[in-house]
Amino acid sequence: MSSRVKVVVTGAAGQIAYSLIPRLVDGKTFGNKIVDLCLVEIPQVVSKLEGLVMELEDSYFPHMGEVTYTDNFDEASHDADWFLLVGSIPRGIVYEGKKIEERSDLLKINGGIFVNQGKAIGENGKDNAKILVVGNPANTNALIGKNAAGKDSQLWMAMTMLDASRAKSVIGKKTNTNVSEVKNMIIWGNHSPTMYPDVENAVINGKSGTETINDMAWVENEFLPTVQQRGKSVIDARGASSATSAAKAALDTIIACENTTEAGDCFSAAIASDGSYGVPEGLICGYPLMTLEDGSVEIKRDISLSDFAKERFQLSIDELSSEREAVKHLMK
Ligand code: NAX
Repeated sequence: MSSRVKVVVTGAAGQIAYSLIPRLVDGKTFGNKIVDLCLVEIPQVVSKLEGLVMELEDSYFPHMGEVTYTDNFDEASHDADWFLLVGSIPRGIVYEGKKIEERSDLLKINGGIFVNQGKAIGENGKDNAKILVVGNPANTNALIGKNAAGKDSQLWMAMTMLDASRAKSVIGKKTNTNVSEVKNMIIWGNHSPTMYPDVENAVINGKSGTETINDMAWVENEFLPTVQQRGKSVIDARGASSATSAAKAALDTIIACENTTEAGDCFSAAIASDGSYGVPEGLICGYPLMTLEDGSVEIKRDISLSDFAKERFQLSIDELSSEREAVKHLMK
């Protein structure tokens, strides 16, 4: 066992984290590395993490290094390689006497959290740290955090891998194909119901999605609404939001960043736009990404979008722009 990696996880007492944290140290996500964990929660629940640490110790994880927990994010952030920012205030809870229903209220409350976390990551995280924001509204939380961090060598991402995995599953069922044979699955835009999962550019059993599916009515009337509304369908059926699938998607994002992307494939996450595909610079937007041999993560730039796709993608870009406008007071 060679090197070590330090991973900070916020929202560590939440439901996604319960499924995520053990799999960070199971020897698969980070291969042979020893994984040091620093678990972060708000003061009201931080003591619960003692129980989770006990369970981790009892689980026989040879790749697990030091495990600590705290309610002090600043302290946790020192020299971390990865930050999994899962913690956030969910929709529907009563916060300071008010029920949080609107996306704009969520933006306000969570935005404040991400200013402080971003600053700490910029000051104390490794220069090449990778940050995956899971807590919603993920893209705009990442925008705020990245802006507060002010360190371009660090890679800020918002998670859209779950949307990509959902899309692969729907395509797999439609075409009777194993999900592993659905590649180049791109989620353009925001992690919200405006996202655009791109069937046309998917590669299904080595063939183009356009050719294999050849049914735009299905794409428009079944595929898009199913993927875009899947989070809500899970909540309706389970009485709680997606947890184990969200955890798996976070792990898959880490694996995608830690390993070179196969030729012809890409992975989905939202990163800061450099103007690619006409997205205003700086917006944290869902793109097709590739990890290169030197470990850097780049936008895949040779994808062509149909007029239908461009129109749908633009709706999501517009939403991201209006979210940026709503939090501009939180930006330097
Ligand atoms: P839970 O409510 O079970 O857990 C969230 C935890 O975060 C709580 O324990 C809370 O105390 C903690 N927390 C809140 N503020 C914090 C802070 N400032 N520092 C540290 N911890 C803090 O939610 P869970 O189901 O785990 O979901 C977490 C987030 O993921 C939510 O915002 C949810 O909307 C989001 N999701 C994002 C997905 C994505 O694909 N990007 C999909 C799944 C999920 O809906």
